[in-house]
Amino acid sequence: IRLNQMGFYPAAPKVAIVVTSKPVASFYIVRLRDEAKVFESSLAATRPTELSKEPTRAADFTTFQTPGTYRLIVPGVGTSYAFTIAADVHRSLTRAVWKGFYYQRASIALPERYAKAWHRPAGHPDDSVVVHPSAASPARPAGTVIRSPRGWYDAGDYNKYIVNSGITMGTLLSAYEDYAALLDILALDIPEQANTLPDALDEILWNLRWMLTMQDPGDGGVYHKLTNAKFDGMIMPGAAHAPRYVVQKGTAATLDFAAVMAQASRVLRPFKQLPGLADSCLQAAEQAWQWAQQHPREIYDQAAINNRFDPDITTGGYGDRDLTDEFIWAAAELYTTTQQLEYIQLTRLFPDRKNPLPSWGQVRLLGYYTLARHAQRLPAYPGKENVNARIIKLADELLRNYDHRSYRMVMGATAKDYIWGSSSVAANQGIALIQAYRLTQDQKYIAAALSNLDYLLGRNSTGYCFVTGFGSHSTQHPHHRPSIADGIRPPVPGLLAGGPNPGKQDKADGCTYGPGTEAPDKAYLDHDCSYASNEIAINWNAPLAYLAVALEAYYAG
Ligand code: G3I
Ligand code: 9MR
Repeated sequence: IRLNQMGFYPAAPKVAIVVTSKPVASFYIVRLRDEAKVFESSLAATRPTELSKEPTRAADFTTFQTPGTYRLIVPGVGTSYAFTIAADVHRSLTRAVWKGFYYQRASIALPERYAKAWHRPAGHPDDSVVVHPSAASPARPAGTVIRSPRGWYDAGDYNKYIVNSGITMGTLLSAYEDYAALLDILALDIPEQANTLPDALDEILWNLRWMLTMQDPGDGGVYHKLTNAKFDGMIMPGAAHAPRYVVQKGTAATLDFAAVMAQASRVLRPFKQLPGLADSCLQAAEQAWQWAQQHPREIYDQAAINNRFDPDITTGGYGDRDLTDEFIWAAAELYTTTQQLEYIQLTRLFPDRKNPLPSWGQVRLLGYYTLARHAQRLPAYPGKENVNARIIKLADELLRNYDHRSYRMVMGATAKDYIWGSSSVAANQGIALIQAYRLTQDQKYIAAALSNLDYLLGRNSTGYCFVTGFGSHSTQHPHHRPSIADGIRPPVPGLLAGGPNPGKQDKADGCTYGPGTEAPDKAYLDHDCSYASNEIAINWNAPLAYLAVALEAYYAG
């Protein structure tokens, strides 16, 4: 019986999916406390799942709204995990997913006071980072040693990549723009909690201040990444001492940086306790934009770099060959912050009719979201009337037929949703739907977004809740170096596993997927070898952080 293992909002849709070929007819719900039967209804007709072809029956108990803790029972089939119905049923999860970023902090010890069982010494001070020959410039010749501390580790590895930080920060800053009231009171229990800034912004600043150090002061270009030459072994941060490099400046990194800094400038401006920071961010954004105008196609191509320079760099690539969307996002953020039309005039805001879902290499929608979010106060610009329509078009495509599919969710309409990091597809679909709700006030988008949170928290073909530390049957063995090396049995909490990925690229490294993992929606392995389905990453946590806070704000107020 697959369901959201955290539970349900009283007034929201509530569905469990029963995988069975038995001729059962009904289900009921019992209260955990005293086993009293509190609800009974019939199962929907059998429907094979679209991808894995399992026979499923939906158990819909939307009309049952009484807060409490329960189990769902299908006689002859089984009993579900316990779940809760409550007004703020995802509050603790929301907090943990935001705090997940704290656990990813580089260059600082995580004391027990804040990190609980997962406390650890500092790692990767990044106070003597070498300029790799690929990144040499007049201001900073190859071999120059720079300081570039702080930031979040990207994922299960210990490197820091600007492109992936870009979408992550854009998503978190957008969450703050859209849901400040709730984020202002979301206590993360982090070292900065006593200061006057909201904890969510304090956490964001940890990565922002690192990003600022990644700009070449000589020309405004931004290094693609700060990295080891090759991945660290499965060791704790404090045990890692391999040399660190900043590698080649690139157009994607520089534009993503420009977008983040322009947005950060806007978000941080009201906080007088951060004197000068909003100005610094805006200046950094403008310089980055200028560099990108002069270097519009510096593609990051790791193989080409390794042909020309030593040492070879073999860590995450994040090489994107299509920069159209990075220009759109940077222009949208800079225009929204400065209202200078020039940014829009220099950019093809609508190069084609597509509205591709955001991912690390596809950030166009982030620009549209921002333009829509601030439409009221933005002066006219060519194409302004298109922006809302594009977001709503995407959301309507996602909505189509979703409650008639086996799992009654938006995620998984096609096998293409199951890519490396498929969990982030579900979360980003959720964000697109929320944006459409914000533009239309039509509740159907909220219900659909919630179906994808249900997916991530257990209503899926694997039966796993993909967030560490939450739910009754969740990811236990993420490909996450601290979780592997710390000697603590439970994984670091609040981290979203990548999820099903039929590419199974980690088979080459000896990962063995068992029988039953052939279908795309089942291609998941809860083993720490599985970087292709069970790593965690900041750009996957971020859209979940957005989705969770948005739904809490909507349902719990
Ligand atoms: O772009 C093609 C597309 O045209 C094609 O249709 C599709 C079919 O599979 O593949 C697309 O390329 C994929 C690419 O991501 C863009 O989505 C590749 O197959 C896929 O292997 C690639 O996966 C990336 C992976 O690194 C390997 O490069 C993930 O998106 C990305 O999240 C992941 O990021 C890693 C970092 O490199 C290192 N740190 C950990 C992090 C998370 O695993
Ligand atoms: O640990 C690495 C992970 O963060 C990356 O996402 C993944 C793909 O680039 O690579 C992992 O490192 C593996 C490397 O690619 C191949 N040898 C084994 C490494 C650890 O499993």
